[in-house]
Amino acid sequence: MDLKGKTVAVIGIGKTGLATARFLAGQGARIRLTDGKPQSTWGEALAAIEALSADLTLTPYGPEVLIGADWVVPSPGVYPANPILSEAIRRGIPVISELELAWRFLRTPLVAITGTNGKTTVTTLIGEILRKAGKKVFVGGNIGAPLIGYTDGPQEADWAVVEVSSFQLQWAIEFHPRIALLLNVTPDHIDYHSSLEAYRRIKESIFARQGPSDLAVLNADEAASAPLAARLVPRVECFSSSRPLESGIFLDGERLVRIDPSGKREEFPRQMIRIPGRHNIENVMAAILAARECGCPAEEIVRAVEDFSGIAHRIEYAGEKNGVLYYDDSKGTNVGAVVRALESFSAPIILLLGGRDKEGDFETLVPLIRERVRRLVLFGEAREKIHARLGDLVPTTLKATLKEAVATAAAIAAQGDVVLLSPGCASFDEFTDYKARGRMFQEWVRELQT
Ligand code: UMA
Repeated sequence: MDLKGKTVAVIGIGKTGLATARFLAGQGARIRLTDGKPQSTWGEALAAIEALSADLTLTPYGPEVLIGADWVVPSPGVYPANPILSEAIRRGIPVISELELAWRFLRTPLVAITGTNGKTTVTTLIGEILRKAGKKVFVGGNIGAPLIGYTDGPQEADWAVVEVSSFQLQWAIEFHPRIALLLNVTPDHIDYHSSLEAYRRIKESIFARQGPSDLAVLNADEAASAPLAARLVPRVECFSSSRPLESGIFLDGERLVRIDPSGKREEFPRQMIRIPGRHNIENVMAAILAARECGCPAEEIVRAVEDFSGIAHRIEYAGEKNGVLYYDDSKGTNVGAVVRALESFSAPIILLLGGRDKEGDFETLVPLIRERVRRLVLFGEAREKIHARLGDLVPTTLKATLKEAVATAAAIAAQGDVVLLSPGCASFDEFTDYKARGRMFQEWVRELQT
């Protein structure tokens, strides 16, 4: 792909759009850039764009951005049904994701991790293991640093480990990781992809162009994995936390047992895992399969897993007050993540659920709420909708804001309870993102303590 003198339309001036524009400038492409929000709110992004020495035109948010374009690169948050993209398709202008563009220029072997939940944990952990094993690693993608930023540099890593979202896979064409992991698929982003089937198809497309010498890692505990494995070209290795496997890796009491493709068996102690919950055992198993494929020795894997304390806002311990433990799972923005968080505790839970609805199927939570939740505190935009689904299971309180929800939970919690923020919704009704929501939650917990 030669971009010199070509025109590329970039939609969005967030992390992805800026990194893409920077890369395109370096390649000598002409850039047409637009964003749906008013230019007066672009702030530092505008300064960063103006600092680029590039043939760059800012256009209104509409088909003007497509004038003369050879390609269109939408940011991940741009919905597939966006009228600008529909118009590009109508005119026959190829639409590619930033991930696809990066892939075309990538010279480093790639590990790509997708799945509804756990992908940030697995991406981070694989990065940690590879580093412990003495390898140079780039860790990025949906986790924060776009891959295009890495391809823009000297590309000196031994491996690139990237978290890949369904939004980034949406416009991938040739993207083809050496090792690809699909951790799980539960309903999420249905508003974006229109149906669970479409969302699943996009997630599974991570394997679509892999060849026989590549590795696909699947979750053997998901019903969809066996038919998927039967269709795949790459070698498949699975993980299971519920049953022994003939090859791959599985939980066997206090051990994780891995059986490699030649039938050789190795064991890892379960107690090396510090992060709570069965889902994290699955995350560690998936990371082990990838790390072994990258050539990391078992001892380094054990050391890295022992040192791994998890990631921020993912069932993160936030503090204790009067014998009540507070946990921040602000990153739990879909119902599947709430399931995993609830499964991580045996103590009675006061669950804080709410925010901006993503058309999640809250009824999935009914059995776990009956079993583990003592009180529900619903907050934010989605509170009435969730109340209509879950309101009559346990005593339930509705509050407009998360701050009020935290105060309510603190007032009703008794010694031995867990107060869990696992919202099952996006944060955008009150906060800029899930991190801001989690930081505020932790601050309010600290205030309770003083
Ligand atoms: N914009 C438009 N039109 C639209 C949508 C957005 O103009 O239709 C503009 C916005 O006004 C804004 C910019 O695009 O100025 C934002 O683009 P973006 O929402 O794609 O966000 P980025 O800053 O580029 O961040 C993206 C990912 N965001 C999303 O997928 C929504 C980040 O993942 C990712 O870390 C980053 O690229 C680097 O790869 C965040 C996320 O929430 C964490 N991901 C979802 C998830 O994990 O569930 C998929």
